[in-house]
Amino acid sequence: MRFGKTSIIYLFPVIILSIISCNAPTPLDPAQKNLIPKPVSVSSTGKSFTLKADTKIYINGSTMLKSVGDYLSEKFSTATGFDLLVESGDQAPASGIYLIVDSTSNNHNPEGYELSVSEDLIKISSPTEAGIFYGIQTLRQLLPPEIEMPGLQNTEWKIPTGTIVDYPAYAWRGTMLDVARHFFSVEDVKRYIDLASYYKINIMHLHLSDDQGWRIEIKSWPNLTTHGGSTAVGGGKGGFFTQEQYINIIEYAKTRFITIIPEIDLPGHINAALASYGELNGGTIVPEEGKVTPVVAPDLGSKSRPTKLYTGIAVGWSTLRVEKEVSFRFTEDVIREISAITPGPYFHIGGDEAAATKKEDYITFINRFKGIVKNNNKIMIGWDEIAQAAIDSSIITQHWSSAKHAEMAVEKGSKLIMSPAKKAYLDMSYDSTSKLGLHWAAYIEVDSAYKWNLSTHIKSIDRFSILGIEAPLWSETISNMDELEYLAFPRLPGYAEIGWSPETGRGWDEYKVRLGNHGQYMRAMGIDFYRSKLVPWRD
Ligand code: TNX
Repeated sequence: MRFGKTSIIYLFPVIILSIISCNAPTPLDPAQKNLIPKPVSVSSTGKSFTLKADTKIYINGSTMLKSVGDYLSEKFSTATGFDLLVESGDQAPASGIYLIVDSTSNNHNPEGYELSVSEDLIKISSPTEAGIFYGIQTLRQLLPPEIEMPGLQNTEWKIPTGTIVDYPAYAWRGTMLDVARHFFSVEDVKRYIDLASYYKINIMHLHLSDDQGWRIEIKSWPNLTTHGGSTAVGGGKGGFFTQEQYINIIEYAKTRFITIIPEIDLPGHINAALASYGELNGGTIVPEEGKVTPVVAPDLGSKSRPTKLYTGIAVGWSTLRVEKEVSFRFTEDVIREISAITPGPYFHIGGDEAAATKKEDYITFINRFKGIVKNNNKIMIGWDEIAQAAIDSSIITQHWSSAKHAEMAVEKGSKLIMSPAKKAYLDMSYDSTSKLGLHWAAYIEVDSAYKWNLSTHIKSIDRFSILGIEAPLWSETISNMDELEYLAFPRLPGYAEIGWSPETGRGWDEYKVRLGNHGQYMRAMGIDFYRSKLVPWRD
């Protein structure tokens, strides 16, 4: 294309403007870097540190810190092309990046960290490796968004100088992924772990079984996966994790300071098991599409037949039978095998929507599960209905639906994980035009997801009974990573902030601008997020 003289005159301001905006200087104030979750305190000294090819990472701490240093080097290598060396050192170097586990660090929260940036040195200190890992996540957001791009970038890697002192408000900052309604592969789960850990989330709860699929290998009951894992909602091919793959996920999560919580949903949501072993079926009737039948036929005893596999999305119609001792043998085997390969301290027994289980049977089940989980040295977690049983302070209750059950749980001494469906369910559609998601609890736009506090959500329950937040992503309507990301983002960063940042000083009007600017980082990571009209996205 050729330009005449006049068009050059017209184009001149456009050219100048685009040169200016391409080279928009990195704000030299870390407080203007749109950090999510928002740190406790940020102060600026108005200069910058530049990451260069010869910048070294020095570590002062355990072998675990060495792997945190390697993680940092690797995270920065793709976009910068630098191969940042990781070396051990007892003394703070004069320049470079210095990671130090410092038990005398005056930050009394074990997950807290201090990140100080001068023109020559970046120092991250914390009483734990986890805290250093969180400091690194903050550092990633202090760099230009290009740092997250999947290929080499030609830019200056400037970081504003100043000091960030930061620690979480709540110890439990989680998300849940339902791999039962639709199966997600090891690689998918790892990507979700990576993305969640970027926002300092430390819990990944895996919903491993439901009516539509059994997703974890149980060696003493092999049909659970070979048959019970063979399909999914809509009739797809299903899938399952071998025990080895599950262990591999746990090990990966550990490098991101994420604890995996396994959930086997009992005594309802159990059709995949009833379809795999006839002796477990005590009269469950599989509903016709679109109909729910929480009616259970009489138990046929030794003549029991397996149910049909189920690919619909109705809930509350299947159950184990308390009269059948095999129900407990089965439960013991499953809990024993999974506990043996789960280093984390928790086991989630589900316990929700057992509409086909008689109330007294439900209570018997939960009370017996409590003993089984305890015998396997795990802490039992259950959805809020478990408050009806004999629970106590050794058991954790996950509030999703009933404030009355949450109150009962607290009265019995149980601590709460907050996952109220109307606010925290990642599978709720954003609005009535959303193609993905359900809306039985609410439509949850990005503002609604953000505008609430853990400590005031149920008026009668104060923060000392609350462990933190978990945002569940049920998978009835999603079957691949793009769809998963569309529902999880950008709500998940907001939930992470609700769990991490102080309540005072949080507000939607300020957050939406920060989120709008942060969108560049999500784009650089290739996240397929929902571009809510309520957020001023910066392109
Ligand atoms: C309720 S939340 C369920 C799940 C569904 C979800 C869909 C809970 C404990 N039970 O079985 O997948 O709604 O939003």
